[in-house]
Amino acid sequence: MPEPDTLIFDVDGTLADTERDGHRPAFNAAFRDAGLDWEWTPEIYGELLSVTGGKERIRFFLEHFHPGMPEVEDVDAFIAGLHRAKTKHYTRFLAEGRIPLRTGVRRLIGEARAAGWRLAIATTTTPANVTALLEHSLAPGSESWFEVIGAGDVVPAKKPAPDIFTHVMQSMGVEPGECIAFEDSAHGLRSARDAGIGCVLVTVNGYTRGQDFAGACLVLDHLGEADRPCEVLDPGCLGDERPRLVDLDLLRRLKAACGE
Ligand code: XBP
Ligand code: MG
Repeated sequence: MPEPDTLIFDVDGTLADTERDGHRPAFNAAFRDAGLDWEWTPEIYGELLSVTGGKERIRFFLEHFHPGMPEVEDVDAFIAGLHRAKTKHYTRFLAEGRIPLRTGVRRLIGEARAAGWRLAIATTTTPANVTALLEHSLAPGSESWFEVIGAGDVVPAKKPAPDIFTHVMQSMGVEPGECIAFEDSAHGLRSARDAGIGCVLVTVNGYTRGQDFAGACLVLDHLGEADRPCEVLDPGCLGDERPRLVDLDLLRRLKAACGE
């Protein structure tokens, strides 16, 4: 069994818990800037997260929640303008240090780097958001730790379509069997699996806990630390083992167990 030497990370909900207290207030700030009385509460946002992509999410809100909106000639341009404003707010929040990494993320990335494993990112979010999260929440210059950062509109179809994971693997010249994907949502799991990646580790969050993660190799509440053990929500390929944290040895066992 070849060593699983490529780790492909999702961003939102996986590297950091960004949605409720990051993206959501950024959208609301952009709506206020535009003089709109739209307010995405945590509950409404939870529904809207069924749509990946911020621009697509605004359009879905317009079409399904029918909020009042100003007379505009070009709806696409209107949405794009709102989204640009939202991204400015969101990246400012990141620069202010408002969005920390999730438990175990910094440690695992450090261990993988030290062992010479290859790192990549496959995300629906806007590239500027990835740059800001890595720079301000992981480490200055850490964007260079990732060989490929596949993000946002670089592919025609967003998750759950497999495009972004396929794009990243093709750009790296790696096969799905060499990779382990890290995701937080059913959309993300589907995207990775449909791209041929058999080994997908899911860490749930407040918005995705309870989604259908059939096909995941392992489902946890987070990646764990020695002083903050993770909880196994679905052992998947691990059988009776109950790890306290995810490290490279566990990833090796997971890859061997899932036989992918
Ligand atoms: C999550 C998404 C993104 C973010 C918002 O991406 O669906 O759309 O919610 O970011 P992932 P944008 O879980 O794949 O990282 O507004 O830039 O789309
Ligand atoms: Mg995600």
